[in-house]
Amino acid sequence: MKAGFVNIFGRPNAGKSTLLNALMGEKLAIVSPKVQTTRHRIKAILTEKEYQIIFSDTPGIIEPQYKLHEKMMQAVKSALEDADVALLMVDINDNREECDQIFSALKLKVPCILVINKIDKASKEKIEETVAWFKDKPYAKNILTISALAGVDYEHFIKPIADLLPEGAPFYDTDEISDLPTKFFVSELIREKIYELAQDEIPYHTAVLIREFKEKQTLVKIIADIIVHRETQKMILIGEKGSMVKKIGTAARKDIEAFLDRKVFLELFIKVKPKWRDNELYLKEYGYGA
Ligand code: GDP
Ligand code: K
Ligand code: MG
Repeated sequence: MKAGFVNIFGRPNAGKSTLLNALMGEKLAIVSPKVQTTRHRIKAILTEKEYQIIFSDTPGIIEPQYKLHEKMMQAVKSALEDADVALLMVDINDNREECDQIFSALKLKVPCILVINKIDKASKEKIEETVAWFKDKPYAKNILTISALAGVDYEHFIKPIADLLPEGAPFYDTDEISDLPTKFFVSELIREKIYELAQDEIPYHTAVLIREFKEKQTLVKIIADIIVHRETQKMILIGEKGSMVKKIGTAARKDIEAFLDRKVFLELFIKVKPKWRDNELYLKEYGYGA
């Protein structure tokens, strides 16, 4: 069988997390129209008879501005090191020159596939022209055009990737879908709702910590802290008479119930930890790197 690691790289909002979810048919990676939603490397394991592909979603490639950013770029770096195949993803309507600069700078030595995404938002001419523009780049020997949002299929997407992988034994049990614990996905689903519902800078100042995760007979009881920088942010996230945190909780609970396939009781607390994004101890506590 073919087995190996396929890591997805690209600028923020190229659609990397959307692709991972489309491949898995399950929401493993949170998605939002805001940049820098993904902070971790998230592995998703796709096992079939003929192949086991371990896809990694990574944070978008950016210049670090604070310690959390540095941790995010370390996640990118680790994914560069163990890839058997790299998927270099561009949004068809993004700036090509900037994508080209980033991909060239990665200096990848493994087989690469340029993945041109969001073709549902481009004309046939634009698609052809984009393919032609990238064709001679050294990292674009293989080019696939997709709409991650519409979904990808075996013949056009997975097979060309699997063909580039080495023969070998599977790395993970066939029933595993990720190397990350359930608690991680639960905290991410809460974080996604904050990206969806809170304005401006607040999502970027937020971390989520699962304090309690108890499986009871009929439901799962989850208590989580939402961490922010400032008292004013806390007030906004609580909202008038608690309306905001209630909205976040209701939306998150629905997704968590779908993910766990269980009834969920979810309780959220908002806490202030000044400058947590630049504090090694807090970063570690909230799950951002060693
Ligand atoms: P990431 O930052 O690269 O992980 O990008 P996301 O997966 O979070 O997606 C960023 C935004 O692009 C989200 O609003 C997605 O819904 C949207 N998006 C992703 N793929 C597609 C696509 O194929 N077509 C369209 N129209 N939108 C997409
Ligand atoms: K995003
Ligand atoms: Mg992402």
